[in-house]
Amino acid sequence: MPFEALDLYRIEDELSPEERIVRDTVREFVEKEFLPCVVEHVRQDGSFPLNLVPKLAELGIFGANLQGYGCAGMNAVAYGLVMQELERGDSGLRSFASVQGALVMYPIHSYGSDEQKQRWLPALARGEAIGCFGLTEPDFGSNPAGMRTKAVRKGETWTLSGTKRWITNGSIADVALIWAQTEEGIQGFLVEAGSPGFEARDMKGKFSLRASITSELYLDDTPVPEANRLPGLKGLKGPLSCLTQARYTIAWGAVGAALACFDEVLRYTRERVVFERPLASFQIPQQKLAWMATEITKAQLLALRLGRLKDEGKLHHAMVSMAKMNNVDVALNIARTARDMLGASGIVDEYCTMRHMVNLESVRTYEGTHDIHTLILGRELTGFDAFS
Ligand code: TGC
Ligand code: FAD
Repeated sequence: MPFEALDLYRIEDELSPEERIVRDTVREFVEKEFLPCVVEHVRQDGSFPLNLVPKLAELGIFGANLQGYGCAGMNAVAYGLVMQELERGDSGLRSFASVQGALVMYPIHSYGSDEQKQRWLPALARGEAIGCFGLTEPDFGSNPAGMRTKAVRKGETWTLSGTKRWITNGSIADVALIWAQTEEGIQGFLVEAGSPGFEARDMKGKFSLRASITSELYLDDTPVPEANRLPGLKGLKGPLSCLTQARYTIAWGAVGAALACFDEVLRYTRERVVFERPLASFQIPQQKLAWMATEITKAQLLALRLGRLKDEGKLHHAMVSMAKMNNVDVALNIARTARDMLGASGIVDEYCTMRHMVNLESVRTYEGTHDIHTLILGRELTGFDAFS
């Protein structure tokens, strides 16, 4: 039976014909090409269907909201719907697109030199080059301001040293955007694969985001030309502004994961007979389904409003924190509840719910943990910084 997306509040009516076409095209791709192979990749920890990268590029998914350089130039809502559909497939699929578009192409597009844009953006949009974003370190996740990776300049060459951990697509990236401390504050450097002293090793043993490559990056006196430094930014604001873009994609993506779990569990409860009646005819499952539908609807409305504000240029990063925090929390709780309602069936990979559930544990942690977004909102509301 084809997937049916819950839409109790007729959000469909709020979308333009172009936005619907984009959503339906990506939905079909996920249905026909991604879902048939995802379980196989999940069973192999740290494996992503790289054969689908050209198709993702053909659909205009990489840097879809950026203008020029072969990017699709979609509005923010269409871009969000793309992310919703990708994460309906798997968080690893949305992560691949978020990192490539929001964390690598966006900073090059916004802060790069003309030469950097010409060199990397068309190739990244076509999926001929893959990028990664190296901010987190073993001792500095939530607090990247403390990072130890250093860049020291001598003439026209910088020397980078340090370790980055938990880096999506690290070992397959052609270019790594590495954030490092300099005498003038934190700056971003485009480090090319194969640079001397630069190595990536995959991290194994993940219960979550298994259909995604996660790596550790080592820089040991790696020389990087001045021409590879992003010239348009200095300070933590640079990487944080990229995170705002990526968190936006997660606010929408989480809705997709929740829709997938809801669709699966609704069908299951209608068909599963317990005590001689369909599970869906009992009050307790109905209460859970009603709660899920309400939370999904609220999350959809939050994402849609956020997208319209982004298109109007009225987005503030605290709004994105609220949507990332809420929508991931809701999606994770829906996945946990749906897993329970599936009974024993819920623990096998024939059903997608538990895969989404364990993925969402990572999504709750990366791009700013749930607690960090709570504190960002707390600071915005009160004016008091409770981080340290
Ligand atoms: P703080 O004083 O808050 O900010 C320094 C400057 O930056 C500005 N700013 C932002 N600008 C744009 N977007 C944002 N989200 C911003 N947040 C802050 C701020 O206005 C200030 O500007 P200015 O002009 O005054 O200098 O800096 P802080 O050190 O107090 O930051 C605190 C905190 C905790 C909010 C920040 O460090 C933080 O967000 N930590 C979380 C780290 C994080 O999210 N890491 C994610 C790594 S990448 C990843 O996980 C990829 S997963 C793969 C995938 O996406 O699928
Ligand atoms: P910590 O910062 O050590 O936090 C541990 C706990 O303490 C959390 O519950 C947190 O909420 C809480 N905490 C922290 N500070 C406070 C505080 N001030 N007050 C109260 N509670 C607090 N990073 C990248 O740079 N690039 C990537 O591509 C990338 N991909 C990732 C992919 C995956 C699958 C995962 C799991 C992570 C990825 N990350 C990436 C890293 C991710 O961004 C970090 O894991 C995240 O920022 C949290 O950092 P941490 O794991 O060090 O947790």
